[in-house]
Amino acid sequence: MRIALMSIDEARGKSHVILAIDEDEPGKYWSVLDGLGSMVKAVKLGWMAILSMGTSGVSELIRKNNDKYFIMDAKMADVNFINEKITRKLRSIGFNGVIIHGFIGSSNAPPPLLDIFVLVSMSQGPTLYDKSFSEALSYAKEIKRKGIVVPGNRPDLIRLARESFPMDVIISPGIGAQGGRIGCAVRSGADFGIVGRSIYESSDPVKALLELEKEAREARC
Ligand code: O7M
Repeated sequence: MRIALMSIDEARGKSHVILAIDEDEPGKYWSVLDGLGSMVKAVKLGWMAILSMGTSGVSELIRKNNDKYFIMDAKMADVNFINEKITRKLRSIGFNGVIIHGFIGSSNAPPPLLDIFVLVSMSQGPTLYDKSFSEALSYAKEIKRKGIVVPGNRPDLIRLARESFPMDVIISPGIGAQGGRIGCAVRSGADFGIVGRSIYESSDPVKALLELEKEAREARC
């Protein structure tokens, strides 16, 4: 098992951006991370990374970027014994955290072999989560977790989530390309914005990241 040099709590003190990379081309993962270097503290990879690079490629990427915290966006939603097996495998690949769907409930959630982040609403919809946000929060509350995923383009939901989850790490996608503003997400209670295309498709990813970090520190809506 990989010993992470960066925990999410340490990253929380240093940065407000979790970099998401969802690309076809394996070289793009390497070049984006090489270009941003130690400015990036936490990275979210998902199925595109696994499908493009394979588990060994992802494992190597994580190993070579050992100063960063890596979350696998599995959006896990199977039954408990399968979720546990998947979580063990993700841990052996080198991930530090995993994202699961909240609707599966605590009986299906994997044991906390990695930091668990529970998704309680989505940045694009409508989805079933929108029918009862408060119920989605109560499902998440029953799960042993490190944090929750709340849309960064819905500051109203972030505020409600922060009231119910004062100690959780709140991570928020939907920033930039999907309309959310990181300053407003942080002002509303998010710890991190999850940001993909606005950084990795930018002509100047370093500048894009620095501007996002500045806006997050100013924390204005
Ligand atoms: O910044 P983008 O729009 O290029 O990418 C957003 C990332 O956030 C991308 O990796 C999505 O899979 C993810 N995401 C959403 O866009 N919306 C959601 O509701 C949830 C996620 C997510 O990260 O779920 C864990």
